[in-house]
Amino acid sequence: MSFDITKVREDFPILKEQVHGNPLVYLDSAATSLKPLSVINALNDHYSKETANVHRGIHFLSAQGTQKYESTRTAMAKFINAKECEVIFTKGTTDSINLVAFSFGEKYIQSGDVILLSTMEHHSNIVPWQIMAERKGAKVVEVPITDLGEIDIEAYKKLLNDLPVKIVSINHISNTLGTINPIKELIKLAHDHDAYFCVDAAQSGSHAKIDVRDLNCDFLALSGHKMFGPTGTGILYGKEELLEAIPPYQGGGAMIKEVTFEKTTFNDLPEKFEAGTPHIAGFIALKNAIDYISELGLENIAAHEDKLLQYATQQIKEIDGIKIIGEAQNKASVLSFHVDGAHPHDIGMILDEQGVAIRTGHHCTQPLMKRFNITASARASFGVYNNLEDVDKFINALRKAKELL
Ligand code: 7TS
Repeated sequence: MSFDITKVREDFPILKEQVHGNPLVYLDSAATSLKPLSVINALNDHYSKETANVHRGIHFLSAQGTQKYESTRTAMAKFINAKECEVIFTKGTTDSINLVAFSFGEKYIQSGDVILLSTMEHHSNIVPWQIMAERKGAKVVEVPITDLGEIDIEAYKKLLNDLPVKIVSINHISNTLGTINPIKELIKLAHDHDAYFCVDAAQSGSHAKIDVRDLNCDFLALSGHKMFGPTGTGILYGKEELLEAIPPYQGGGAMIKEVTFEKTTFNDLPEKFEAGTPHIAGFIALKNAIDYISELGLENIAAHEDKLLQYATQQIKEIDGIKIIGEAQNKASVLSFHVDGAHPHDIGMILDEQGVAIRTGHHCTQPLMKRFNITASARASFGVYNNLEDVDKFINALRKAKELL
């Protein structure tokens, strides 16, 4: 279908809102995406007309809720090219990675093993592994990155060669640098060295095609709220045989077959990993988010966002005293920068007064900040609903902030 930005913007009611008397310019999509009306309506419909728990009632609303909830699993499986039993519903990428670190770690990580992570990981792809490593006497080792913000492939190969690596966990797209990592190549290299691979795809859902069969990853984590879905929804993909082999992450209702005080047997996949009442409305509405992405077309979304990134990068380079953090060849629509002599928080506040929402801080990537000798950066991240006018407003606000500081 042809891509009409004016029509796309109409799908997001929040864009009609004002912030400090100015129209909202939302440039924080890497933190969470805005939600289209279809997703908001699905949430509203569930609570106003269809409330029920899933997988446990034979009454009409429960059966209907279960059918809708499961149809999101079917859609998600198709979206990432997985089997339905390989799609586990979680709270988000953080929850998904914790599941892998603790369940996979419990079964497979042993004393002396190495867990490889890159310098550009989000804290949620570092800390769970550190906790597990500590418990098992394993070691977390860092894969370095280049000054442009790309994985140092030669160093990665050497680490795989030299160390007893059990699992590698690296992001597909960096939330701070925007780097799109050559994830398929990284996975192949890990497998060549008998290491497993977990992909942190938190930033990928609404920006890049994910095909888990083609990637051949062992695990992949996604956040629903960064792909137009509700907060509190996430996905863990795992290869069926691996999910079968690892122990449950949490115990409770829905994840069991039979409970006695002597012995409990666990449910089949995916329920084995879905203890308790999930975010039912959220997962039902996530189907609308997947449908929305499919209707727009991921290629159209990526092309539009790339146009915004190129334009913003060109504009920001014309301002003196600004350093872009992250200049990889292959980049998603994230623009991190540092302004000489100004703290990113002050920049963020002055932009906010003009209705421009950017993120400032370490972006939960402190090791990466250290790599670039900074403690914080300012970050504009673009979504499909942004237009060139948003970029102009951002650049004008930034020029004004520079004059004031
Ligand atoms: N991994 C990456 C690469 C991320 O960007 C994020 C969130 C996470 C993991 C955690 O995802 P969650 O859905 O469980 O929170 N990134 C950001 C960000 O850049 N600003 O706010 C959250």
